[in-house]
Amino acid sequence: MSEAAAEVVAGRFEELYGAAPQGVWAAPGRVNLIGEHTDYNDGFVMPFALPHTTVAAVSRRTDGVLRLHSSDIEGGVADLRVDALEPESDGTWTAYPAGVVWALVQAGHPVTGADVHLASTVPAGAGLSSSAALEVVVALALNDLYGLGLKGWQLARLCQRGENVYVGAPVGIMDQTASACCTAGHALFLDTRDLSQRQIPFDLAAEGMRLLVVDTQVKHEHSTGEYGRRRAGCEKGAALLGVDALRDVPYDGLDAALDRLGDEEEVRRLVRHVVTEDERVERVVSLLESGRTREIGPVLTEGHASLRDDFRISCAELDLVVDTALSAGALGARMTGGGFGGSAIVLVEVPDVDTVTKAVKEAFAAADFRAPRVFEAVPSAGALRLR
Ligand code: GAF
Repeated sequence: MSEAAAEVVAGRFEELYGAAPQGVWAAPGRVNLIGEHTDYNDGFVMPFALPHTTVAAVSRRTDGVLRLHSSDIEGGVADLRVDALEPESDGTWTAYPAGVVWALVQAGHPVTGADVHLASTVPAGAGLSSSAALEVVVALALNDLYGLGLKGWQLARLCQRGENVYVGAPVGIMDQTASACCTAGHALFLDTRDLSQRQIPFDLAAEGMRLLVVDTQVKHEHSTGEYGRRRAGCEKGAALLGVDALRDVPYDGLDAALDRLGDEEEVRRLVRHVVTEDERVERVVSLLESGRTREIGPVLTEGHASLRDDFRISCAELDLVVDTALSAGALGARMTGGGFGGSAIVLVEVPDVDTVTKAVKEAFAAADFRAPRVFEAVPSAGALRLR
């Protein structure tokens, strides 16, 4: 995010609130390379930050007032009171930043209000974590302005709590941690059980490859039932197997675990996805760390099959991206994010970028689907203060 963009957001803040902001911050969206629906099972994930960010110009207040405005959403300035924030009281976009303030206050942090103006380049509803970017940028701004001294992973936890309790969406910890903790040129290998992290160098350009994001333009929605149903099914699986979380089912004990689940067909499928997906994350990490980057392609594709057939959260558009890209020569492809729409990622050799992109666009046109948006994903910086 350039200084020019910070200038624009700061200028709009001044028009709205009558004084310059005390600072400007940015937090990115993400794509997840591998490790889907493992984060609420205490498992492994491997996202990286996109160059697309949500930028916030913010000043603190001492009178308990929280004013929120976004240049991306119709409507004026929302005027809230910090001491009147109540979980699930607000069905609009302001629940995300208000939920962060609520979570900070609940955790005992002395936040006494703020004026906030936001502008985002993260596509909304595309499975690229626009919600997490919005939460994390507000959390980081308040952390700095109030001198709270919280680290990235602590901000991520508070943002997740805001989204779980205040917004009412039962999401895991991946997206907020990605937005807060990713670094440029790396994918983040995160153990969601203890939040330990390793930055894995991920520079595809240097190796003659690209990772394309294909936004199908099919909107997904997490607070609706399917995400929660999958989560509840995973928790049921863990309970039936007598473990704290599916992370505790060892990969080499998967067949025995599935046998023990007997005729719980749906739970068996969910368990198989989660346990094999954790193993895929570990495989991708070890391939990347041993310089065998091209070989991650088939692992990504395996992950898609598992999400489609076992977890059952793909859709016709996502499957069409994956099948078409592979037929046109991609090294691997999979849906990314929560599913039921949103985006897919495609790993390609540089000379094949145009062929694969064209094939996907033509296949969408032939199927009478909305034209997809295709762009290159470059591993970018996590949340930061711009000025
Ligand atoms: C969404 C959620 F917000 C994440 O926590 C994660 O569960 C993801 O879906 C699936 O991997 O992005």
